[in-house]
Amino acid sequence: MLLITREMPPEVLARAQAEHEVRELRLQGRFEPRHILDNIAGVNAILCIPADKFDAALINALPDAVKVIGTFSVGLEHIDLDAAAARGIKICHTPDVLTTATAELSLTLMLMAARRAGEGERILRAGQWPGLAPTFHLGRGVSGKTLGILGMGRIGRALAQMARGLNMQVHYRNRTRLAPELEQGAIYHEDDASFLAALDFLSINAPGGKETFHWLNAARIALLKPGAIIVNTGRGTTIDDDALIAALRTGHIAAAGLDVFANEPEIPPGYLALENAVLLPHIGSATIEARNAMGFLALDGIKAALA
Ligand code: 8YV
Repeated sequence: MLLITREMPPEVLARAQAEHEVRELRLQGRFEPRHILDNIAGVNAILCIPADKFDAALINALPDAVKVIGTFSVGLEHIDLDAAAARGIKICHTPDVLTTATAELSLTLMLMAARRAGEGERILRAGQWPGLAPTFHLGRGVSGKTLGILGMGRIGRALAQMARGLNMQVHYRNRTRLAPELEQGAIYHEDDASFLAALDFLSINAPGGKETFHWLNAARIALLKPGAIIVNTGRGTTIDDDALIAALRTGHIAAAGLDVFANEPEIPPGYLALENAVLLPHIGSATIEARNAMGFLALDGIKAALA
């Protein structure tokens, strides 16, 4: 039996039901281990999402019958991979198929933040638009500017390609330098200081986890040019929110566009009070195309693991 923690796109659910006996939990909001453990009888495969934390304690409490955990995500931070390996539980995830959707959302956030789009819409909807004027609601241009990408994996590279269409110069930080055919002219930096000092825009496209925890802290924010814009579609844990909120308040960071937060669905209240913060509810992969493809890929992985 396949235990599915959240509501799936209809076509994904239909395929899951054609291939497995399915137990749907349709959980909403905060995840608790008991959601799994109370419903685990007869289950040999689980389909979860990043909000469902499979830490070592939960993995160790799973019955032996559980052979695979598929996650409806490219990110794997919510699963203790070592604990799963020790139990012989296979893990599968959904890379590639959400690359374009997530890169598109990084670009959306860059444009929204630079052109103050959310703030403009709020003014209009509140009936507070004074009318057209040459000085009204000036933002910053994106074309021709310098974009720094933290994490030049599949999504970072797809964003770089889109940014080249806007005539942006792309710089990047990554664990390792890419081969020239993947770099496509993007400029690699070996250190954070030279990287950050070069940028008009910083896009975080790196995975979460310990390696990137609070990477964007007060010290690194200080290395960015005054007026820089930051967007994040990776993981909220990569940003020290107190430091970013402080920099958005002073204007050292002109604007930020955030789709991910450390403690979702909670949003640090400091952001909510800031007009120069564009805040989206973790919709990086939320296109019909990507979400169907993610579901199908996860089901492929689960089927292969059970075979
Ligand atoms: C989730 C994500 O998959 O893929 C990831 O790592 O963060 C998201 O796109 C999505 O929220 C649905 O589970």
